[in-house]
Amino acid sequence: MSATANPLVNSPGPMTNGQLDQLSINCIRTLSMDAVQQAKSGHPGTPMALAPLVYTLWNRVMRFDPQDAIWPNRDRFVLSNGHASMLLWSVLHLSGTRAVNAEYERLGQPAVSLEDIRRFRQLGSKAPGHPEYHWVSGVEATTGPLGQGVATSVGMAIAQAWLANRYNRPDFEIFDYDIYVVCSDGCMMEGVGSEAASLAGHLALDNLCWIYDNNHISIDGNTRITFTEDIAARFLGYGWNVLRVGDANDIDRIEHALDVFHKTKGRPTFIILDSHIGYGSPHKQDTAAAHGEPLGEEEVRLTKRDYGWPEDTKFLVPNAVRAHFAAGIGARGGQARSRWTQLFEAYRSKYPELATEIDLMQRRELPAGWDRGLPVFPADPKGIAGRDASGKVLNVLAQNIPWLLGGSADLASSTKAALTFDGAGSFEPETPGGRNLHFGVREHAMAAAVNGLALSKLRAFGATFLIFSDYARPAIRLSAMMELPTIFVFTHDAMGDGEDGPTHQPVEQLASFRAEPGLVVLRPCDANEVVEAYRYVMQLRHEPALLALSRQPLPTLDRSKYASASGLARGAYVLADPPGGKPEVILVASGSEVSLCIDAHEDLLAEGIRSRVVSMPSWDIFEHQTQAYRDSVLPPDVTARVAVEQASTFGWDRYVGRSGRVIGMKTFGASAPLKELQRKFGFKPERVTEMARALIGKRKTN
Ligand SMILES: Cc1ncc(C[n+]2csc(CCOP(=O)(O)OP(=O)(O)O)c2C)c(N)n1
Ligand SMILES: [Mg+2]
Repeated sequence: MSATANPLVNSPGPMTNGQLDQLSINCIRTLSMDAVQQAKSGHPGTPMALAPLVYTLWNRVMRFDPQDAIWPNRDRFVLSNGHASMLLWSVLHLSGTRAVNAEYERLGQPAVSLEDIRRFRQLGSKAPGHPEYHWVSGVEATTGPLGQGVATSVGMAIAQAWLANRYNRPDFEIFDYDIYVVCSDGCMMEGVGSEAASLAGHLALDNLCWIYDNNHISIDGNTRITFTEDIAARFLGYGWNVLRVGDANDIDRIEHALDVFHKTKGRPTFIILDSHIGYGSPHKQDTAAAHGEPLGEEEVRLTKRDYGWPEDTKFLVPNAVRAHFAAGIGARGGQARSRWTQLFEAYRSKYPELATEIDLMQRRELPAGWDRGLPVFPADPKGIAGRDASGKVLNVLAQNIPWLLGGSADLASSTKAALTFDGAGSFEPETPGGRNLHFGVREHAMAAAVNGLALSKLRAFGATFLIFSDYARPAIRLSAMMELPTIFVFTHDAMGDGEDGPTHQPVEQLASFRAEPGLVVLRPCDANEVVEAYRYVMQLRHEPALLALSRQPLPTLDRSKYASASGLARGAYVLADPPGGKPEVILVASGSEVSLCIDAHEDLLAEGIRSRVVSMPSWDIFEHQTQAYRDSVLPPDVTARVAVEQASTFGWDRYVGRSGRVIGMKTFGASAPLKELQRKFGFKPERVTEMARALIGKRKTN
């Protein structure tokens, strides 16, 4: 049958709605097949199978206005099986979704053009291999590492419930959106998916709907070799409402299940959708071969024939499909947004302060007076622990910034990340306005949920011990990739919890996080640097921050004698210098080792050795300073340098150079009181002074 004669594509008369539905679904399928074939890479099978689901969600159910992809009350769509990205590129294209830029300006051009789809997976295309937030408008979360999308969605659902609680008023349902997630076997097998599902069930998040693509196929073949549990029983156990749609092509049943989700109160919904990967492909349907490679030219042709699609066309989008999307999601979304906009204008006149908060939040700005009342800590040799200072600062900030919230993975009292002021409350099913989130012992889901909260424009923090960042790392990485201003409050940053031993003592974590593009790692040296760290972090709009804080008290430095802690904003600064400047040796350190270097410095000065102490709380920030500034802190001609940090020495050579020395960790720690560990691993002023002397070729004088 030739292209022009095809009844569905080029119908002589008006098509029925049923025909238009089918035409649209097949258009998603064929775009996906053609794009993967052209790119010679990608995943065709799942888009072919799930086209009816995604079509139904977008064109019949979701409240999303293609003209304004960042309308605050839009329903959220997360493709947790990110490898099926062609589903998203297809619906973003067919719905005519418009682009938005980083300054939140709505642009006229398409979020995903047909040309982008033709250039699927090529450099610069807005149809990359996996969904990328911040690269393609209309993508709500970066996905690809399986399980991340579902876990992130739990944060989104918490955020919706929180926003509704704070901002909705009688007759003003400002936030009543839902979160839809499509996920696959991989998302169900990954641990983070289970953590997140358990948390969502506990929190009774009835705004959350996961649709699980039950196709019995993953890369290594049929899931009978790996994944045979009773998943319905598992989700019932978590407290979810579990539904099943036995035929992924039955769009009425899909719509019905989504309707049941809307009516279900008090628990999230899990829809098991039985599907056939590679649906319609005569030789590849229901096989792993449909998962991750192009179908092949001939198979594409045969599959198109099966769909009644013109076999020889590529990237064909019938006008009727665009018109059908315009009449569906376009019209419904447009009306929903204009109703909301009117409602919001009325809300603005009645509740101007609340409306202003919403405006600020949407642009990731801070309210006036956000840093009011931040503490200044007086000099104190006994000092205060980094975690305690952090707790005090967080509590001040959270009172100034109503949408700052967060919690810890069952370590609130140890991380001091609890919000304790009157009215802070806990986020629980009956109290969705609470500002303290109890993530339980679920670090990975916590970090992903923090991402979800930040994607919903809340300012969110998650707290645990630095060592357990290892359990959260994949989500922290996505935070950086998504350019989200999340805050990770990680305490017990070194050997400070001595007796707990090497399982609890981070060694390589700082180095590895410093290697992560875009993540701002800060390890403040005293309470006033903690204040400055938060002052810096709060002003970030597109970068996540990781605070490494001490468990044990750190002396609060006398800032009338040493430089102001405000130097933190430049990443590293000269804290102490010999009289008249011009040092002959530089001691550089972060966190708890700064005061140790100060002690060494005082000893060296007493001996007539001209040492400088550089406090370097953040490599990341320092790297962004001008060369002139960096050279002023670390003058190139002063090559005698010692770096001290209770962590892996890895990477410090970039600051101490080939002739410098690093006092750090080359092994795991040990279980003993901190003082003994410091002695064992050489974190003592005498070792620093000894090295400094050796570097400049001087002997001890007394
Ligand atoms: C965390 C993680 N591990 C491994 C992969 C590589 N990978 C991509 S898809 C996939 C499994 C595919 O099976 P399933 O999730 O059932 O998706 P389907 O093929 O059914 O679409 C794997 C292992 C990944 N993307 N993320
Ligand atoms: Mg599968």
